[in-house]
Amino acid sequence: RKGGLKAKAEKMFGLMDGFLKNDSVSLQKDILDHVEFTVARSRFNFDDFEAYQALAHSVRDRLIERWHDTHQYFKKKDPKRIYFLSLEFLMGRSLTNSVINLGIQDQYADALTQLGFDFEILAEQEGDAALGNGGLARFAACQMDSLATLDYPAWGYGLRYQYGLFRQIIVDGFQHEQPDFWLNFGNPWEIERVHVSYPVKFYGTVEEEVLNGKKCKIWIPGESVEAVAYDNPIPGYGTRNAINLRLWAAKPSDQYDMESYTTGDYINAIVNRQKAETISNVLYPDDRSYQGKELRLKQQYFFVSASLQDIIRRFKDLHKNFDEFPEKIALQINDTHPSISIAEVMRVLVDEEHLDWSKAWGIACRIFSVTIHAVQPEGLEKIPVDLLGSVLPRHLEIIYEINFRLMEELKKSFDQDYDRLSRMSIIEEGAVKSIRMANLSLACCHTVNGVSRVHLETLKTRVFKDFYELWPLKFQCKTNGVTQRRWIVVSNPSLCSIISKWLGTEAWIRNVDLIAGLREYAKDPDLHTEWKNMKKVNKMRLAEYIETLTSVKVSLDAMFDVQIKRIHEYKRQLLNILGIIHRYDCIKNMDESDKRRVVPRVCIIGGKAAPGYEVAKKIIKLCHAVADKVNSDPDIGDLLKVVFIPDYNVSVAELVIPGSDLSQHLSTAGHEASGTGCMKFLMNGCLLLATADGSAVEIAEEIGEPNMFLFGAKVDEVPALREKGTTLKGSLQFARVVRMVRDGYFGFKDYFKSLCDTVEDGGDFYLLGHDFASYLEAQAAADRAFVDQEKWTQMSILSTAGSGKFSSDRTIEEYAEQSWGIEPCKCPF
Ligand code: TH1
Repeated sequence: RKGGLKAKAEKMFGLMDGFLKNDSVSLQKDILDHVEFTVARSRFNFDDFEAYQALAHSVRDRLIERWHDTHQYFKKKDPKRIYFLSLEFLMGRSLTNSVINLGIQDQYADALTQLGFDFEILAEQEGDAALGNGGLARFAACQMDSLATLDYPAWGYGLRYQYGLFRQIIVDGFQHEQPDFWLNFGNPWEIERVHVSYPVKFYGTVEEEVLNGKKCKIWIPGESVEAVAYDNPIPGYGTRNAINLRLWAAKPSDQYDMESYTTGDYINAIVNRQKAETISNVLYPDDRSYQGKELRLKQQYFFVSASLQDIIRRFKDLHKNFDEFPEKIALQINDTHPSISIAEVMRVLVDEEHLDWSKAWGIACRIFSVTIHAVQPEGLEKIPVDLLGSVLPRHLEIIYEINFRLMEELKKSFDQDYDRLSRMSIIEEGAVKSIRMANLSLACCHTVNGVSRVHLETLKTRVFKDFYELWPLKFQCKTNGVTQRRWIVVSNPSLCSIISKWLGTEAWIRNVDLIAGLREYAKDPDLHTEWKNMKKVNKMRLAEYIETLTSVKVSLDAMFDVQIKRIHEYKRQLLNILGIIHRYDCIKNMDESDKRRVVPRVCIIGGKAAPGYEVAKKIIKLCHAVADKVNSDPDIGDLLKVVFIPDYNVSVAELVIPGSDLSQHLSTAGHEASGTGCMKFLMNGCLLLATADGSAVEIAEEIGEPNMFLFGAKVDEVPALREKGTTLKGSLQFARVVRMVRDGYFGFKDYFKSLCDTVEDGGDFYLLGHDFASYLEAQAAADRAFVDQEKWTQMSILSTAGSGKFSSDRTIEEYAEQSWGIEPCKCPF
């Protein structure tokens, strides 16, 4: 019967004459059909949001078409695949990105005009998919775009949180968090796959069994939760390939609670079933701090177990022998969050597939590679042994076995060096005995990637020094990148046209190295005119946005100076605010003739603080307190405005970045693993004011140091400076501005006291006091450069021209070649 159906489908497909049509009339018809049958509104009466939904569904149809073809083709060719495991993906909006990557943006714009709608206005209706915290998650999203565009046979796997990253609202200058129930109005970009689901087990006990005369362990789990797949097609640009991001949602399982029904406790049985869903309910809103929470561990294992069942099923469809596993599969773990997958692969191979331990371990070591994003040893994930033993008893045993063998091997090299052995052990002894997830990853993965050169150096010389000495070849640098499709083509269309016009080709959108061709025209007056116009239009958009949100009117002649990223002490937003206070103080004390020489500034800050992070929340409040004072001071006028943009997210970034003149990246040297925001600003021709940290060091190499404003202590100087303890006396100016906050010049004297304490003598861990003078010098240099608009524009062009290296396409090529051993697999239609 099945064969008959297939034949029928083939005949039908022939009749349908291939693909969906993309001419304007067909698109209009499709959109209206979706208004009527998907959104279920009358085609004579629907609003902008409903129009967006219908439009999105018509785009989705086209995505699905390519995505089917791509998977059909992958299946036929059976190439080695890369599976990218990440607990976070920060996708943002999908509409504009999809139509651009599908190459049908003009047709859609035209179709909508005919229907009396504006594409851009409808695009604004879409909410962000914010299933991640910050850099790590957005980087995962950029990597998906590059994997699709470069035709790699790739899958992304993650969690479909019901609540994404919290919404930030500001009340009286204080941050409040509200839930982000992003699925409220449905999500047209996902496809629910009720038939693709797997049971994921937790708790229970481990028992011994004899099988074919051999003793083996079996796990008798105590709880089962169903993982249901939601597929999100990711279209490549300039290719028909569309890959899959498969996110898992937790649903109650039918397997274990039959008993409660038979005992008659029907209502409670239903309520208990519902509890299963909590696993995929909410994204943890902290980056870089681990609390050893049970739910977090369950989230990790839940998505890892479902993904591996899916991957192994796909493998077994075509292959019988696990010897072929490493030839067909590469698994990438994004930070240590999915590293429980190492123990899970061992469990499946040993307990379920009955492979020898050493054979299974050999396979695991050939398939896994990891990227570490953290910098500090304290930032590495640790799971209490008791917790792991209760939630995943068999995995704990497996990790002990891995560790036992690791220790045996280490003894061969390091013999009696017990300190070293205990540092390298996967098990950390101490008040709370814990599993070091990073050490587990290091023991198994064949490559350990750092995200910038400076970062890799830190990993090699500090964080994982012992492992580096043992396995130097495992350690590799894969400097992060961002996708020029989203960060230029989607978010800055005017810049996109200028680049294509001057290069005489759009090829840079797939091959960004070509962008260096702009260097040749860096002094061309015609390009300068176009460039300045582009910037002006983008600034206008940003100014309108600022006025709508904050009622602050800003002058377009001012320098738009921006710092947007998560709020963290090490990112030093406080340094920025103290710098603003200094500027304010200077202007206040100037006479009129001096004032005329001041370069007007709009200082824009945006970012979320983790809900439990008190210092970060105080920084947000201080920002507002300073803004209130400065913006209402008649002595200041347009010379200085301070703006906090609430609820910073991907779509806000798309608006803010193209409209910025200067961007700030102020992390204390050695603390930002890479930083990717700076790359987006660079692509958009915004000048960078930065410390020599993370990727900024490599940016300076690409564009030349004179084209950016570098300042502050260098990575190697930081430890000695800390040792020495800087003093406020080191900088009178610093002492003065801190004093102003302390004395209540901006109000909230008591509230800000503890914030001031963090940068006071001795306590200034992030060296704000030390770097302040050099920061002010860099700011003054930026002012001088801005006065000479020709020079500024030239620096701006050179920034964009030098941004080629920071495309995630380059990063992905490096991963493909050096870590994964995969080849492109391009769908031929
Ligand atoms: C960030 C790093 O801080 C940043 O420097 C880097 O550019 C980015 O990752 C991408 O590589 C990190 N984000 C997280 C998030 C969590 C835990 C650790 C890090 S490090 C949850």
